[in-house]
Amino acid sequence: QKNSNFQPGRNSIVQMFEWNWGNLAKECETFLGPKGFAGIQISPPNENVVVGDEGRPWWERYQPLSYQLTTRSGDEGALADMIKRCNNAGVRVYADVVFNHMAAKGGSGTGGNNCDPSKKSYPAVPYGPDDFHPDCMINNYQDVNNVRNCQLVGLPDLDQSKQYVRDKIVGYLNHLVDLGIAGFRVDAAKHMWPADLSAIYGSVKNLNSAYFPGGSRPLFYQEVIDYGTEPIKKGEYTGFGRVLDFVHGGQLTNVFRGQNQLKNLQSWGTSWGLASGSDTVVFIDNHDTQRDNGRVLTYKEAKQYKMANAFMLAHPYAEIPKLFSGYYFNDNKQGPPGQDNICAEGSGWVCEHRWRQIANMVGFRNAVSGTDMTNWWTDGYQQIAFGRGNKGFVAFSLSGDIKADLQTSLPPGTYCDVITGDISNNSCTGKTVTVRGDGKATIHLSSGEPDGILAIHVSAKL
Ligand code: ARE
Ligand code: CA
Repeated sequence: QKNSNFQPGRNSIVQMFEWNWGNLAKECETFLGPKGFAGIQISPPNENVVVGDEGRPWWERYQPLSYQLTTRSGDEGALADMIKRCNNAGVRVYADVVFNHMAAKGGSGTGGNNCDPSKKSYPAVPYGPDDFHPDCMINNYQDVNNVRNCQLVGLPDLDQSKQYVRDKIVGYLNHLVDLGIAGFRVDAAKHMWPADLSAIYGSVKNLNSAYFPGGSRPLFYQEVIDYGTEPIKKGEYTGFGRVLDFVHGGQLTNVFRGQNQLKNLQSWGTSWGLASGSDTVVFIDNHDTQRDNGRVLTYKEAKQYKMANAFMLAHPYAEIPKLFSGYYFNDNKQGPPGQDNICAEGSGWVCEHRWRQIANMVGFRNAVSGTDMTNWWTDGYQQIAFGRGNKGFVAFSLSGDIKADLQTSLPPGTYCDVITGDISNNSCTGKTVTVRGDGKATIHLSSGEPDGILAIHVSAKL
């Protein structure tokens, strides 16, 4: 269940944090599809408890109250319509699913149902006391039983070894499969036993044949935070799905913040503590890490963030890169802004995915798909460049100007640098690069430029 289920020629997922279904449907049709994005990860689509006393924080969505499909992002009809329209635009939909636990807060939910966590009562599923592990708090990440059988931040912990609980979870996932979902981001997978997850994934039905070839299995990519310091390892979960690799964003953050030299990226891959690129989904930031006191690069350090994402997209190591798109915040618990005029100036939404440098690197990755890294070059410090076979070439500078004749494997011609511009009316609105008959090109990238990246590829040739 590691197959991405992407449409051919598309390669990147973007997490559309807190976007509502109506806006997402439009974004698939007008931007994500045309720009070559392969998929979107959506916020949890099932009913959650309303955390009114704390101003509807984003994290209320990680407190499930039932598996009915009504949230502030929209109801089941809107979700079904979005999934259909995104699939038709070439964009697959991956749902963030939360089934390690149920809501810790009591009261009413986004679908109008109620729960009483003190009695372990969730009548709209229904779950009752027998479906949960006995009460205990997670307070020791060195103890595997504590991590998997106790409550994550006080959230009542479901017992996935019980057939009844498994059936309810599989029923929820099957419902999403019926609507045309391509796979799942499994929240808090580390807090569940691998054998239980394997059984649950194996029971989920094949993908909807209206959109996918017969016999297609859903992708499962699991949140297993493993920085190498705890007994639970990502490798325990790669026999039956992919894992989100948290080391990846940390390492590239160090590099593009200047704490490790760019030249060292020549060996980028498993020797950096990363799992095999065929077992993972990689990313720079997500909704948790972007709130983790500067642990990783985010939109707040825009230049370095663009460089790290561009490197992730340009490099062949990982099969599935995931981008992030969310909203401006200062307060960590702040919920999403209003959804009218989303992405407009002043709307409160960052819309990282629409930044030219990021969206065009999604196109770069599609153009170079299937090629190896070639023609590696470095100044020995903070400048690097490399090709992707005869399809693309990219350069990065964190310090100093690149002004060099570099060898590429590209066909001769004039290329548009997709970082500084786009092709419009047969001309390039940004810099151009000429590849000569011998494959060499004069690359100019000044440290004074806003982005520190140059990227050319065969689909943006004049
Ligand atoms: C909220 C309140 C809490 C309150 C709780 C119950 O903030 O104060 O006790 O509700 O009422 C999100 C938020 C939480 C929020 C929760 C529920 O982040 O703040 O709690 O929703 O509303 C560990 C897990 C990992 C988890 C992170 C956050 O291993 O699975 O913690 N990440 C996922 C999601 C989160 C979500 C949840 C899980 C819960 O991505 O968005 O929580 O569904 C080390 C360890 C990691 C550990 C990390 C942080 O690095 O190795 O395993 O991650 O520390 O503790
Ligand atoms: Ca658990």
